[in-house]
Amino acid sequence: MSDTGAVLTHLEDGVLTITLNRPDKLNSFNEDMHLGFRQALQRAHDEAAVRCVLLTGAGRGFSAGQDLGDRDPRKGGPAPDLGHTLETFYNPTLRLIRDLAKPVVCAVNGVAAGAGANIALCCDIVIAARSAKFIQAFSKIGLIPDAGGSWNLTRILGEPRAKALAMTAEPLPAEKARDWGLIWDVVDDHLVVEEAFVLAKRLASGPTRGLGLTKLAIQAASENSFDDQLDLERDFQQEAGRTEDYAEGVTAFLEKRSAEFQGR
Ligand code: LHQ
Repeated sequence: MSDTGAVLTHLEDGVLTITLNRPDKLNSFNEDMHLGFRQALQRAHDEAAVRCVLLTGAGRGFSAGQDLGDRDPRKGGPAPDLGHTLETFYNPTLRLIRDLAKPVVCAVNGVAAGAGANIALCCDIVIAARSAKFIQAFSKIGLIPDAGGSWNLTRILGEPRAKALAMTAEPLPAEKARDWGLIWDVVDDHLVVEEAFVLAKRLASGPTRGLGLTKLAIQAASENSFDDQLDLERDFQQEAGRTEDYAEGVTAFLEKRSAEFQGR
């Protein structure tokens, strides 16, 4: 368990499972949960024993985004500085997920709304429960999509769908999200964490450095020119080619056996 209790962590078979744990509030983010989540991601970055992350939520929801009870306007006072909230709490976490050179699998076990939806969409491989929904809830309270949502939705779906989802706040069912290419797969509700763990375990026994470089290369592709990307592939492949896992992969192929990658 983390220091805060709002986030649980469990390391097994190289997979660090991070569970958002405020089920009574649909795992909406308060400061405790932000802190616990950040600590868990930092651990994933720091510990070589962590070779894949699995993110999920406790209870019937994945996350309902920002805890709105934390910011009750009826209590009076000056208007909050939400830019500061993003800069202090959300943005460093999203950068940690994206920059982490290890795979991050997300099991969306139920409704994912607001920043909760967009944190899920920032993960590398997203598997959702069939009954899960993704809701860009921001427009319902006068806000814009944050937590990387305006970036991810536009890049993945294009402007027409991104704008409609954001402006209407209509729930996007998991199967439609999959059909639109927003997530990887949909499975029956009771299997979502189990199947995501099987995938995470498989990735955790893979060539960790190669998988990390693969993630970073694909992320860089949408920014780079073709020429720049060829240069990046050259440099990343040079690094991957120097890993023990590359030597093991080729040796295993030549010996007609399964590779046993050590993540080095
Ligand atoms: C909640 C929440 C919640 C507190 C459910 N907070 N309690 C960034 C920077 C700074 C500030 C602002 O925001 C952001 C980014 C954002 O994330 S903005 C978007 C914030 N999120 C939302 O607007 C979503 C609000 N929630 C909902 O619309 C619904 O709860 C959904 C559609 C997610 C689920 O609906 P239901 O399945 O019908 O569940 P429910 O509404 O009954 O919620 C269950 C409980 O969870 C309930 O508590 P209660 O004590 O009455 O049982 C809700 O009050 C609580 N809850 N979301 N965000």
